[in-house]
Amino acid sequence: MIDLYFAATPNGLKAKLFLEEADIAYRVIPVSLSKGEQLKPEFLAISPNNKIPAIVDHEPLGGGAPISLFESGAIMLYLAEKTGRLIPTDTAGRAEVLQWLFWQMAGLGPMAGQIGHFNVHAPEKVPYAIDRYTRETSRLYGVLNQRLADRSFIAGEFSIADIACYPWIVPHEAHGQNLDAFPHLKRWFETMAARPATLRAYEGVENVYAPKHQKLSEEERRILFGQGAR
Ligand SMILES: N[C@@H](CCC(=O)N[C@@H](CS)C(=O)NCC(=O)O)C(=O)O
Repeated sequence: MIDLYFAATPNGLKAKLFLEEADIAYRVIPVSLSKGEQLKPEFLAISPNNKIPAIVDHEPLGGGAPISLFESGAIMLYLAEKTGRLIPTDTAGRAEVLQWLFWQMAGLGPMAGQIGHFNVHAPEKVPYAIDRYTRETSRLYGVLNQRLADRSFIAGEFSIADIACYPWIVPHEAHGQNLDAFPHLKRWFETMAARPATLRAYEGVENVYAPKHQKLSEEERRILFGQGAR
């Protein structure tokens, strides 16, 4: 059994989507980010970066003490290796998947996260930031679109590279992007959206960029966006 420390954000949904795709038994432990539950000592013991997702694997391969992990990429890689699912075993195939996984972790996620923040949550319009992050996110969408021009999935067979990217394309409107401008990406996105595991992972999940989430209280704003060093 896996404990999944979860909030319905793109990074949280990556881990949930993997667990659904790999058909692994898991229990969701909700973490309310706006209430600051990610800052509680018991959560920090699992995720010292105070961010979801995090997991605890109570049945690691070979036995032994439970293993806890944070960072969505590390979580997916750990579970893919444990189960032998959603990552190739040959050197070339594995390297291809890993480069796109790292591309998502280091590029698409952080940049799209910034434009989501400045478009939806920033208390004032900051034109320089909006222009900078819209352009960079558009560039990254373009890279993915080009990559998908002659293949069904991002890296060979369906893999953790696809699972990592999908939740970061779901909020494309909040990112200021129109998928009609990226036809190959749009085709892939629609294929991903229709997968049974995607439907299960997203069941009941609210769009974190929906208007009601823009109305954060001062206290919620301080918790989410006002953190400094602890
Ligand atoms: N690189 C991390 C990013 C995780 C992350 O940014 N999590 C956000 C939600 S998407 C979070 O927990 N924020 C709470 C906070 O910063 O206090 C990953 O991929 O797991």
